[in-house]
Order: sequence, then C-alpha cells, then structure tokens
Amino acid sequence: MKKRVAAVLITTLGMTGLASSVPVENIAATIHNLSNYSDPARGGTNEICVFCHTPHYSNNSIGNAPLWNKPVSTSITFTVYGGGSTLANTTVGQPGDASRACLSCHDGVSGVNVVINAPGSGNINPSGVILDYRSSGTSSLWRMPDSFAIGKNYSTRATYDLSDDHPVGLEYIPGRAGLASKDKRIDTLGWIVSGDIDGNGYPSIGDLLRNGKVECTSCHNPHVNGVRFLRVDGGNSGSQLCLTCHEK
Ligand code: HEC
Ligand code: HEC
Ligand code: HEC
Ligand code: HEC
Ligand SMILES: [Ca+2]
Ligand SMILES: [Ca+2]
Ligand SMILES: [Ca+2]
Repeated sequence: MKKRVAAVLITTLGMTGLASSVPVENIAATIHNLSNYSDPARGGTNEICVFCHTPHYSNNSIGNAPLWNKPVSTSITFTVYGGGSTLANTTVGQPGDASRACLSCHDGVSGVNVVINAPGSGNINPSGVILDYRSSGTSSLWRMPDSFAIGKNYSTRATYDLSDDHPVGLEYIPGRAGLASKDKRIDTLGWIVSGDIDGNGYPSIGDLLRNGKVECTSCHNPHVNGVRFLRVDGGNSGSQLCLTCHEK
C-alpha cells in the first residue's frame, strides 16, 4: 500500500515537471561574473552584465545576441567541422550570430575585456573600449587562455578554427545521427531553455536551436550557475546532454 502511494506521488510530480530540477540562472555566482576580477580603481567596474550587454548603443548587427555590448567580427571565416559536412552529409556552415557572440571572447584572439559602451557617462566606442580585467588595466587586451579558446585549434593553435569542436552553424535534422524529434519535451529531463522559441507551448529541443541551427547556446546558457554553463542540470553526467538529442 505504501509503495503504491509513493508511485502515485512520483507520477504526479513527473507530470508537473517538478521531479527533475532545472539549472538556476545566477550569473553573479559564476566565472562569467567578470566584475570579480575587475578593479574600478584601474579602469574596471563592479557591474556584471556590462561585459556582454548594454542598455544603449548596443551592437545590433548581430542577431540572437540581445543588446550585445561587444564588437563582433562577422566577416571572419572560421575553419569548420568536417571540412563543411558531417558523416550524414549535413552542411556545416559558418558559426551563426549566437555562436559569434560567445566567440567574441572565446576565439582566443579578441579581448575579453573589450566593450562598446563602458559604464559611466559617455565612454562609447563601437570598435571597443578596454576595461580592467585581471590587472590588464585599460590599455591591454586580455585574451582567453588556451583551454577556454574554443575558436582556436587546440593542437596546432591555428586561429579561427572550429574543426576540432562539435559542429555549430548546422541544421538540426531529426533522424540523422540518431537525432530526436524537435518536439521532444526537455524540462522534465532537467533542461533550461530561453523561452518557447519554436512556439509549441513547452520546453523542447526546438527551443535550443537558433534559426533552426545548433549553436553554442544550444548546449550552454551563459547565465547558468551549473557545470560548464551547460543547460542541463548536473552537466553531462552519464552523457545525458548528448543523449537528449542523439538517441543512441
Ligand atoms: C558572458 C556574457 C554574458 C553576460 C555577462 C550576461 N549575459 Fe545575458 N546573454 C548572453 C548571451 C550570449 C545571450 C543569448 C543567449 C541565447 O541565445 O540563449 C544572453 C541573453 C540574455 C537575455 C535574453 C534571453 C534570456 O536568456 O532570457 C537576457 C534577458 C539577459 N541575457 C540578461 C542578462 C543580465 C541581466 C545580465 C547581468 C546580470 C547578463 N545577461 C549577463 C551573454 C551574457
Ligand atoms: C565577455 C567575455 C565572455 C563571453 C562573451 C562569453 N564568455 Fe565564457 N568565459 C569567459 C571567461 C573570462 C571565462 C573564464 C576563463 C578563465 O577562467 O580563465 C569563461 C569561461 C567559460 C566556460 C568554462 C566554465 C568552466 O566551468 O570551466 C564555458 C563553458 C563558457 N565560458 C562558455 C561560454 C559560452 C557558451 C558563451 C556564449 C553563450 C560564452 N562563454 C560567452 C568570458 C566570456
Ligand atoms: C553539442 C553541445 C555543445 C556545443 C554545441 C558547444 N559546447 Fe561547449 N561544451 C560542451 C560540453 C559537454 C562541455 C564540457 C566538456 C568537458 O567537461 O570537458 C563543454 C565545454 C566548453 C568549454 C570549457 C572547455 C572544456 O572543454 O573543458 C568552453 C569554453 C565551451 N564549451 C565553449 C563553447 C563555445 C564557445 C561553443 C560554440 C562555439 C560551444 N561550447 C559549443 C558542449 C557543447
Ligand atoms: C542540441 C542537440 C545536440 C546535442 C545536445 C548534441 N548534439 Fe551532436 N549533433 C547534433 C547535430 C544537429 C548534429 C549533426 C547531425 C547530422 O546531420 O549529421 C550532431 C552531430 C554529432 C556527431 C556526428 C558528426 C559527424 O561528423 O557526422 C557526433 C559524433 C556528435 N554529434 C556527438 C555529440 C556528443 C558527444 C554530444 C554530447 C557532448 C552531442 N553530440 C550533443 C546535435 C546535438
Ligand atoms: Ca557609458
Ligand atoms: Ca577549436
Ligand atoms: Ca518549445
């Protein structure tokens, strides 16, 4: 009898989506709180969002990166995964805007400490104002260390190289590479999404895509206080992140 009650309870919780928790957005507590390493006395700031977003004079040439406060070179050509196609012959294009936003720090070339609109009256420059970060002061760029510079090739150190990374800038075609339906529900699997992007009424794989494509923000959420900014609770434990899309 007791067992039965427990089973009913679990089912009810599962139905309301409470059974598995989703990661919490609390950027202040993460390594993306760059203000922890920025000294206002050396031209830095105690603001958090400003390293990526600004209320005014934002970079509106880059979609899917809201109120973006960094210069982003959309003209740079990256070496892409698989020479431009996967085993299943899906075309791998240049990284989309959402990925370019991450790469504006994670390419290993651009300054992590460069913004368009710095805190305080004025101090705006579309090609970049330098803020203090990890004692850089305001005259030197602080570039991403190798192990976080996704935009480089880890072995050869070639720049603008995404050939050694999970493909981005490619369409999500269910069935290929064991990919699940875009309508698969994922909050119950511990995922957090950034809105009902595909409009089907609930958190789904379609909400992970940007213009129908896999980008950095499909797997990561830059505000989440969790393992490697991954969108799923507990990170890739048991490869749950991979298995959500690839039913292998
Ligand atoms: C390290 C860079 C970075 C920092 C710092 C950052 N964000 Fe974001 N933010 C992003 C990116 C990239 C996106 C686009 C995410 C996507 O496509 O899912 C985004 C999206 C958003 C969105 C719209 C989509 C959503 O997730 O709701 C809001 C609102 C937002 N950020 C608010 C903030 C606020 C407020 C702060 C400071 C407390 C902040 N962000 C700090 C990178 C950052
Ligand atoms: C404003 C610059 C900036 C932007 C934009 C940015 N990051 Fe970061 N990110 C950092 C810094 C700085 C670190 C820490 C590097 C270090 O510790 O030396 C970091 C670390 C990380 C880490 C490693 C976390 C860990 O626990 O090891 C991941 C994953 C990450 N970022 C993903 C992303 C993704 C995905 C995006 C885009 C949605 C993004 N970042 C955008 C600056 C940025
Ligand atoms: C298909 C999912 C997926 C996509 C797409 C993806 N990542 Fe990741 N990323 C991961 C996982 C999983 C890890 C954790 C790897 C680990 O623990 O070694 C990770 C780790 C990282 C790290 C920490 C370095 C490491 O491996 O320890 C950074 C930085 C990062 N990602 C940035 C990015 C950026 C920038 C993009 C877009 C160009 C991106 N990621 C696209 C899944 C993804
Ligand atoms: C958001 C969904 C998503 C997630 C999460 C995801 N992938 Fe993928 N993956 C894709 C898509 C889309 C493709 C392209 C499939 C195709 O059409 O060939 C792909 C392709 C691949 C391929 C085949 C590449 C080729 O050359 O054919 C491998 C291997 C792979 N992913 C491994 C992983 C691993 C490992 C993880 C977890 C770290 C992961 N994926 C997480 C969407 C995802
Ligand atoms: Ca200003
Ligand atoms: Ca790379
Ligand atoms: Ca949805």
